[in-house]
Amino acid sequence: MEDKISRVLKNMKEAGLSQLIVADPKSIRYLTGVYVDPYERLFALLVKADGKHVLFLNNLFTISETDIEKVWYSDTDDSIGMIAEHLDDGRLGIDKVWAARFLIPLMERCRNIQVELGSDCVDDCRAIKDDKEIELMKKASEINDKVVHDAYEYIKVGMTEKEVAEFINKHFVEEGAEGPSFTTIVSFGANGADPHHEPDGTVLKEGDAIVIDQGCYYKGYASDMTRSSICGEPSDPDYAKVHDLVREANEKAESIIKPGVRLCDIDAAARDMITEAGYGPYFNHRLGHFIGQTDHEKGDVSSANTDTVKPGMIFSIEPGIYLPGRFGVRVEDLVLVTEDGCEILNHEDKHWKSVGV
Ligand SMILES: [Mn+2]
Repeated sequence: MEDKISRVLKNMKEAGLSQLIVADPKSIRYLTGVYVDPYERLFALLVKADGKHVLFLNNLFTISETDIEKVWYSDTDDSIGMIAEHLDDGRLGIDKVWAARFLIPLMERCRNIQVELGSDCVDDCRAIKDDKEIELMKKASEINDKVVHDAYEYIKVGMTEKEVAEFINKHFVEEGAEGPSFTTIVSFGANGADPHHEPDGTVLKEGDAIVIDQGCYYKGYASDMTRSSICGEPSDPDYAKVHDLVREANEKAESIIKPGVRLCDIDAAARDMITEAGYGPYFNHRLGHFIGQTDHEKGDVSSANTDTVKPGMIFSIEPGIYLPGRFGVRVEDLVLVTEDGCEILNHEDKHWKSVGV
């Protein structure tokens, strides 16, 4: 645990910050091992350069052991005032998720403090996984591979998207996961042209394209993968061509990942292929996102991100082509950056196959 706080302190030093309020419960768990869902109540970790870190909690929270100094407050206490007593004048880093109902009263009370966004100090640490985190994320992806494979065996003409999504969610738990890490996407036919379609009562017909985008939590860490296939033979004459293009764009991007490569160049590797084939306007999202304790974390694989890749990063590679009124194809893996390249965490076959008949 201490190692993670040391990394945060190093980032704070570089940012010129000597005090930082961390409020994201998953960041607090990452730094202290203590996890609480505070609902509307205040829950915050004050990280200080002098090592006098303080955890502020409501006295109804139940927590695990931690060495960090704690300040307990009750529902009728002035909890903001209790935090203010621990702050120094000058700059104060604030977590991007800290609610305005806490931040604004604190700012009104502490006129000699200048607040600024400070969550990068923690988020940049969270982006680089340690061995234990890598092990958990590999297991989460292993379960994800197994469940999508089983889902493609289960799926049959006449089933609804909802039925298939329920099968996936149930099987995550049967395979040892806590459950889905985001709303499972199952799209049939033209529904696949909406990248974030939510499963509904749409019934699977022969010739329909199928998009399944799913992920689960294993011991607090997420997986995320998309596979696209077809029910029987494709009813759309362009399906096979478009699927091959998306898969090749996915493989091309994955092939260039290694430490030192810029994230925008990985995005370009996939996007240029799709654009050259004339489908550029139909690939309307970034290539990927970072992932860890939540499905989407700080960091993305996009044309705007000139940061370079470092060992221990885990992010998605998910090109897609969405043809309104017709179908959609997305092929997504998680990749782990290694010392000299990358390891793809998903092993389920990416080629389109005929299922459900
Ligand atoms: Mn994703």
